[in-house]
Amino acid sequence: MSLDKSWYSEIYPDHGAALSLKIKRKLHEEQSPFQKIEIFETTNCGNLMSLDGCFMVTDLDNFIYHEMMTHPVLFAHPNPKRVIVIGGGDCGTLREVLKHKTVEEAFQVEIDERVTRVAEQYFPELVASNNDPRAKLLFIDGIQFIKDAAPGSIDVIIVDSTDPVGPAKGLFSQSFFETCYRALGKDGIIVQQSESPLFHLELLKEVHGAMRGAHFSSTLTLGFPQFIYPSGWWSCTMASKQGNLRQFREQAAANKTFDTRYYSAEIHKAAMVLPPFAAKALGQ
Ligand code: AG3
Repeated sequence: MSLDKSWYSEIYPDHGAALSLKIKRKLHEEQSPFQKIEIFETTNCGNLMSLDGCFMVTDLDNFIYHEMMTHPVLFAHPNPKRVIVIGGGDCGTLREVLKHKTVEEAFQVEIDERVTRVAEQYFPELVASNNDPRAKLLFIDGIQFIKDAAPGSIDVIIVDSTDPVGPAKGLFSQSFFETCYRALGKDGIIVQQSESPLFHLELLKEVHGAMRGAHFSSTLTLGFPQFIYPSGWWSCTMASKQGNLRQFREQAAANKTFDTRYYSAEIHKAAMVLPPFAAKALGQ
């Protein structure tokens, strides 16, 4: 069956595949200094944001990604107070971070201010916590921000980036992880969105290698479904300076006082289990 013009596709040329969503109308299009930002109203997934043709968020499924990028790492840290989100311009990750009462300060460091301004217009739920006095939005280069951070001054770094091409490439490199290591306190943990275990296993291996190369003592990948990303199966990879990443504040997670739709203490444990092919490749 071929698709008519009412469908919009993200094409994965390296994998001979594509994902198409049926569109009601295009709500917005602009070329920012960094990328092409498009917003569509879809028939079944609510609004969709795409950056340079790559699907970023829909109303339907963004909660899975945002919760998994945030709650496992924050419950793995003993007492996260100062949290930095690199990228994440749609503010969905920031919103999840602010659900944690331990957090005293949460910075979102996004290079492209236009992503946030467009999200304010078309994804009101994602920006709903931006007026929290603990939240600070900066529109500068995240790599430079981490380089300039005082040593040991950050508890958790969440890298909510686009794919490792163009400006985001540097966010997957050992030299970036080295600056993160320096900026993190002794219990510090970084989490990086790390693409698909099925499509990008080599990249995942490289991320583990680069994190270890930057002196992080343990690394751990968590898997979760993400319908609108390549292969529909996604991951995030954590690295800690000390301690076992498999241990987390399970009681606190089980008794959390805020709502989540995907994350739970049980999901946290389940997400640490990778299928044999991926576990073997990543030594996990
Ligand atoms: N972060 C983007 C993950 C990469 C998706 N890749 C793709 N569609 N080719 C999403 C930002 C959400 N805050």
